[in-house]
Amino acid sequence: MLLRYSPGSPFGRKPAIAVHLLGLVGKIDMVNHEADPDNSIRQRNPLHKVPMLVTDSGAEIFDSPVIVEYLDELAGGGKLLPASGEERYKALTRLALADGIAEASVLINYEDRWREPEQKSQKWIEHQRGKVERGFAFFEANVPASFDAAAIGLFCAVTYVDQRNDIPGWRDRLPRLAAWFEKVRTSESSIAATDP
Ligand SMILES: N[C@@H](CCC(=O)N[C@@H](CS)C(=O)NCC(=O)O)C(=O)O
Repeated sequence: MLLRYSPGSPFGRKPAIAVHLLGLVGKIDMVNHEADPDNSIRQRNPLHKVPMLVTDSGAEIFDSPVIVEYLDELAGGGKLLPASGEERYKALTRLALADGIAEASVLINYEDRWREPEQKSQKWIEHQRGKVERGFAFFEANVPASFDAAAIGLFCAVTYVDQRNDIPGWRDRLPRLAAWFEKVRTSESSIAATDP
């Protein structure tokens, strides 16, 4: 089984952390897709996005939350997400919010990367930044109680937002989220193991 991913991408690091937490290291080859000169794995997804998991039978699984669900089931189920029922869908909703924060930050980044300077829209950037701000505020009021799939997604999203400095000074305004992030950063071995 093969996980093709960008270690520095919030969407790529999330399944990499899951591999470590679920005890799947050694069962899944982790390949940095940036080392692939033909970008062959990206082209297997019509959206041309990574990460992608290729199973032993050759099935190509994306996107990152689907990969995390697959890995959790592979490890016996119910470890990073409740196995069924309303609690599962509440957890998946929190994961979708964490991923949405990362997606908004990626779109702010792409505004720089893909648009000519005269095309850049401050209005669009502020629209995306609002999603990050509101997402952070939600997690300030709902700090993760365990290091589950949503918490992994949140950690990856906050790391990416920090690298880009999209929300300067957020730690002063959101102390519970800041304390949670610092605790995870310094205490979870899967974080050190996947540090790009
Ligand atoms: N929803 C997707 C997002 C993946 C994604 O946006 N990956 C980025 C890397 S950070 C990418 O491949 N971007 C290329 C593009 O948008 O064309 C997931 O969770 O896997």
